[in-house]
Amino acid sequence: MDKLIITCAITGAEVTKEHNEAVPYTALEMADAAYGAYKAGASIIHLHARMDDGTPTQDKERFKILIDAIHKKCPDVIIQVSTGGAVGMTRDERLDVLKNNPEMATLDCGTLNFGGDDIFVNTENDIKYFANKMNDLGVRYEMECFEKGHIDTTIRFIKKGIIKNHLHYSFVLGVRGGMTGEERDFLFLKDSIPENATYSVAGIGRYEFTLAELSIKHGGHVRVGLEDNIFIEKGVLTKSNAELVGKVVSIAKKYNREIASPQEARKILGMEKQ
Ligand code: KMH
Ligand code: ZN
Repeated sequence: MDKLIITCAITGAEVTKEHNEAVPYTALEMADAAYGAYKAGASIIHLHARMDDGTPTQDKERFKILIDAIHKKCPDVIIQVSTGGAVGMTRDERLDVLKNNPEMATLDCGTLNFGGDDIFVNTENDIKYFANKMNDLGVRYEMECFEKGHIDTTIRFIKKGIIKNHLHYSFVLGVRGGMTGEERDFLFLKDSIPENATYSVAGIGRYEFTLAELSIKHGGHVRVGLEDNIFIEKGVLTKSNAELVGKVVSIAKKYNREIASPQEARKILGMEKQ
């Protein structure tokens, strides 16, 4: 099995300090959170930008400040910027971050309900538009799939040559409106992607560590972080992103799965540092 790539989704767009005080907003908080996660074993930081008051933004200038602050503390870590942003943002607003020429970004592969009245919109034309932009700029993308239909869309797009970099999936399971994160869901998705693809699993809320363990056992990769889950165990708020990463590292030890450094992660994902 490949070494384990741990991605840490340090902040997201929905969770706030009211949910957990450790959610980072400022550049200093983001850099500290990323550094802690990196020291604990994360090789990829999945990054959303927020203003100092926590408001989500895709503004390229704000992203640049955050990326620079993180790279100052951990220069070799892979920063995967979100092109999902927050519910309600326009296509071009979400893509503003690409002007920073990031090493990696997300490509969201379908629309879904996102709790309450929210809909996270990713039409077929949106996905094409995002993929074409990233292909043109040479940005590596991770395909975020919240249910099986999203994987089917990627397979059609691969056949058409629209999706064409190393095939790396992220199964984001447990969103209210997407697929749940039971073992059968994980096995179904894992068996539905192309043979040459790699995958990572992000379990939302209570699914975070059960899915991490399943993915570790089956040779997949793992994403954890405050964007996805604010608890270290049932009813106990986590102190930090680093603590969540540390828990994954201890699960990996149980299965003798070594942890990938950022450079090793680049190799596994067929990326070269630009
Ligand atoms: N905040 C969600 C609406 C991504 O990062 O690409 C979208 C999201 C996906 O988090
Ligand atoms: Zn995200």
